[in-house]
Amino acid sequence: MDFKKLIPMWLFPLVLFCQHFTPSTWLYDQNSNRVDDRIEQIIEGNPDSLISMIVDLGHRPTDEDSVFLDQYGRIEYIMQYIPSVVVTHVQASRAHDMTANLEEIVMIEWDEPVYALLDVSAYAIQARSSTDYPNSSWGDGVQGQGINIAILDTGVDDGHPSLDDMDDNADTKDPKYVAGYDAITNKEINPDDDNYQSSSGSICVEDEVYHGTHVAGIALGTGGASHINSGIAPEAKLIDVKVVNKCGYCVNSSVIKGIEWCIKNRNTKWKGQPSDYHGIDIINMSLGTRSASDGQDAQSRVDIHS
Ligand SMILES: [Ca+2]
Ligand SMILES: [Ca+2]
Ligand SMILES: [Ca+2]
Ligand SMILES: [Ca+2]
Repeated sequence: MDFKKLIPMWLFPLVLFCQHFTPSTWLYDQNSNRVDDRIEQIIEGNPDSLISMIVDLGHRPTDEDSVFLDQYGRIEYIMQYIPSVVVTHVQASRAHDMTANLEEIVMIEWDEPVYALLDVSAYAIQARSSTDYPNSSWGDGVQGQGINIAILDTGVDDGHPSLDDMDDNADTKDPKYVAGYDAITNKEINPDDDNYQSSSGSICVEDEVYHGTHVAGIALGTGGASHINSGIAPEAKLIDVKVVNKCGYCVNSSVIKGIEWCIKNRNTKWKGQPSDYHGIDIINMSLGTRSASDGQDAQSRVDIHS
């Protein structure tokens, strides 16, 4: 599959500052009409398509904005750190009507499908020493001690032998799992890596992928008792954030929800955890879209917040 963009996945320092959209130069609005050109392509193909949009405003969304947007679709989510609103079930052809009738709309972005990827993550990371890379992080004594990694993915099976405990000794109670959030249901729970049932009642029919468990294993798995399949940071602990369904699919706004939950909890004192395992240190997203980014879309701007 020829993915043009992979969202690189490591290490977003937890620094907050404001980031505004500058639409005049945006990659996906070459005709500068405040409607994502990809939405305009959808309109050309099927103007009646019901799509999800990210509506970027010039100010924090007001009640009046919500009343306006509610005429066009379902308001799914009002972002907390950038002035953008997710509106789903919008007839694609109405995008231009929205910009014509609300000057405060800076841009209407396509809430683009996001896919789970796993084949490009582990090779370039010099965790263990090798012939090519003799100087490894493990050699320097760095194995993720005191680090909490948020895995934004399909959920993680934290009962897996590589992910269930820190010392791979069943006699000691030292789970890797610290906390979790399900962006699909908006619940602070320990998500499962299992079949996803959509709001419409349909169940994912594709092969089970267990992508989140796989990715968590690469990032922080102990490798189980043998340690043969150890991850990169076996001393790190798990923040399990489900943003992608079992088919390895979601939309940008689901990922944004997960990132915003992580920002909110960046300094949280997790119950029962020692102080060095408080908060969230790293967000991992082994995800990508089919198109490129110039860093001005909603997800890129939330990434900058995190
Ligand atoms: Ca356009
Ligand atoms: Ca889990
Ligand atoms: Ca274990
Ligand atoms: Ca143990």
